[in-house]
Amino acid sequence: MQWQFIFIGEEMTSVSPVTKDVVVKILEEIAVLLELSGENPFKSRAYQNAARNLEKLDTDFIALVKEKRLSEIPGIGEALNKKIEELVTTGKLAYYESLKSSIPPGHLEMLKITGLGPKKIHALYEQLGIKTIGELEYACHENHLTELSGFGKKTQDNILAGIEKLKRYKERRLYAEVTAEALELLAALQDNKDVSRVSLAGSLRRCAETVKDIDIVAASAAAENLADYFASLPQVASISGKGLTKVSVTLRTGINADLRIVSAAEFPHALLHFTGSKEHNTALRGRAKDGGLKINEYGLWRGSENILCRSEAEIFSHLNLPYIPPELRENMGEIEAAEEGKLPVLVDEKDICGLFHVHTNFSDGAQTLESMVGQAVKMGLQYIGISDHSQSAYYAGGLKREDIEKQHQLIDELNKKYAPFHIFKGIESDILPDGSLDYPDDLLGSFDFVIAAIHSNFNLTEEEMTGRIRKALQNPYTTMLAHPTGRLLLAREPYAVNITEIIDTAARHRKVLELNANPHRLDLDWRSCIYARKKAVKISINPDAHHSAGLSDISFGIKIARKGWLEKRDCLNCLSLQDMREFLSNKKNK
Ligand code: DGT
Ligand code: CA
Repeated sequence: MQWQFIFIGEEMTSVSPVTKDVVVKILEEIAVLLELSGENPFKSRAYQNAARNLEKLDTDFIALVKEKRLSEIPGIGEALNKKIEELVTTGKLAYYESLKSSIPPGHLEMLKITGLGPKKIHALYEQLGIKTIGELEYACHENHLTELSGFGKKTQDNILAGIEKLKRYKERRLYAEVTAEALELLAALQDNKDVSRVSLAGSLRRCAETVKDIDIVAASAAAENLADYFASLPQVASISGKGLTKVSVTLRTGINADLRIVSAAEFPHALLHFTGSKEHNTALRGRAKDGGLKINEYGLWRGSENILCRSEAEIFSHLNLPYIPPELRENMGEIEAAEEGKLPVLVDEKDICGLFHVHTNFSDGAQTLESMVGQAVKMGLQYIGISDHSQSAYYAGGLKREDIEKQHQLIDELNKKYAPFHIFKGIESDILPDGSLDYPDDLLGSFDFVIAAIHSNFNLTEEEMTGRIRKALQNPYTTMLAHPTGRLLLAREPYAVNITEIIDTAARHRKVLELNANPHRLDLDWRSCIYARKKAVKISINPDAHHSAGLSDISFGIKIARKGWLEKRDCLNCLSLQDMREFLSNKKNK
């Protein structure tokens, strides 16, 4: 389990308004802080119990506080009562603040290590004096944990693996988290009169699912002015380097950004170089060399002759290649494909005709079915596929038979109201531990489409998990498989699954695989999309939207689809409404 704190690690000035959820969260955090400080476990448990009871409360919490009736809640005695009152009336809690400041900051950070809880962190402090992650890593390497009571070789290995993962995650950000800010910087540079050309570069331009930093290349004849301008943009928090060719800054959001300043003549060469990837650059340089050319970030040469190029396309053409889109520049066969004239014509936003995997407030979606439909209509789409959770997903308000009947009736009515726009009836059916779907056949047969999904029992062996999903794909009612690896980017590793075998099975049974467009998932991974395309498996780019704004996550999915070499014909939801009706009814009648 990984601890998620809302306030720990942050300066808590005051919270306004203090809702029940905020109080619950702070009580939970106090319980953890008490464990970290090695207090009597009863004390910590008292806070946990109070938090749990408060969470279950279904009367008006704020009214209870105002009427001084908090002690009616089981587990909330006089002392806790006072603390909650203080928190609700002032937005702060002195006890919580002082407890927090008594804990070494490194201990709070250690809570982010998977598999390491507060009790163990305190034990490590008591017995080995460990205060920081660095010290903990060193102690693991020196084998110091194997001897401690309650630890052992296996725990030590797990902690080391957890530290590795944390380090890897810490260095990177989600594409979606960085892109808006990068575009702001880009716009500010475009507005500057000293800039003649400017572009994003690096992993962001290549549309990688996670990025380390923002790379920008700008052409300017007034490098000094431009460096000053960039370093003084309001988004910049600190400057780590500033010269005439490169400015490195950290933005207020904590993201680093590098601006390279080059001459107009160098611009395409610098852009190609700093877009990368490094592997693509190396392969390109090798190809240039074979053709008697030399290529680097400054230019292109035949012997001592400098060949003028005004764009990246011109550089590629001197290498006898067509333009290779940045998304593909990963040395995954794009140079060979370009050489053979077999580069894919990448799918584009305008090719998308409809969206599947949309939740409503029938299960855990935030909005009504009609408002999701309204948004899809506004987006100019031809259809939407509603798929709420199935009955086993009790935590997400999974649909019972009566709910499904009610939803289908509503869909029939809305289909009349919104024609020619069409709503397909679907479900996101849990794949049960034995690989079966979550409803009897008669009910499964009432849907236009079924998305099969793993939401539980993640810890199976690779063989078991692959077998479980294989069985779900063999089910005649399954249309597509949701988020095939279950990963959450920078938070949860994929479950153990042989994805090649899953793609092969999908190919054999003509099933569709989802490319989940939620920026935390982007799953199927783009590398696997390349393989799926080779096996002619159709991919559905799905928003997995839980509110109407979530429908626009589709744009992240399209970027990853492009990165995975997908063309319009590879993507299920590029089918027109008419073709989609045919596709789904053919599937159903089989
Ligand atoms: P990131 O930042 O880890 O998300 O990924 P990138 O690709 O943006 O990497 P970054 O920022 O270190 O470098 C930007 C580009 O600069 C990279 O994609 C290719 C180029 N580059 C950097 N270092 C090298 C290198 O050692 N050799 C070559 N050929 N190119 C490099
Ligand atoms: Ca970068």
